[in-house]
Amino acid sequence: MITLQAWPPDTWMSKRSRLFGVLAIALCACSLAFLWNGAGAAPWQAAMPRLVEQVVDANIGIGYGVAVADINRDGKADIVAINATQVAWYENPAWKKHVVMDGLTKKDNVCLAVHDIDGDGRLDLALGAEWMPTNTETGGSLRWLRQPEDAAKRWELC
Ligand SMILES: [Ca+2]
Ligand SMILES: [Ca+2]
Repeated sequence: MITLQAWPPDTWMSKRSRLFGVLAIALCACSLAFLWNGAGAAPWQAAMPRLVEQVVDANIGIGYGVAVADINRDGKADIVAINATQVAWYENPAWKKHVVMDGLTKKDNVCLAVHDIDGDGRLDLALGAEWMPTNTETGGSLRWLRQPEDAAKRWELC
């Protein structure tokens, strides 16, 4: 004769396991409720900056690289971005676009870094270009752009 048993068998041990499971879930729920502080935000969220999406340039094309730096030395962080042919910076807070280089490098501009390369106190840009994803043996260029006295004017490609 074959008898079928429920699984897991309804023994003292399985009742104890279920009790531990229920207690573990209740403990987790109480912990979350405690951490959530009842104000709708967890304590760790209060320390996090609140970010709001803002479109700076909807027509940049493919933006290969971006950096944040105070280009015009007014104490406000500006945005520097490159696409295939241009280098531009966006002046904080209105994000006015200043194209400082256009078409002087072979396609594509692909990476940048901001630094005062010549030590004159004005930030310059190191620019990687001639990006060819199918050729990793030759090609590619690394140039730098010298920031002029007026950061909104064209920068010298060195
Ligand atoms: Ca600035
Ligand atoms: Ca400089």
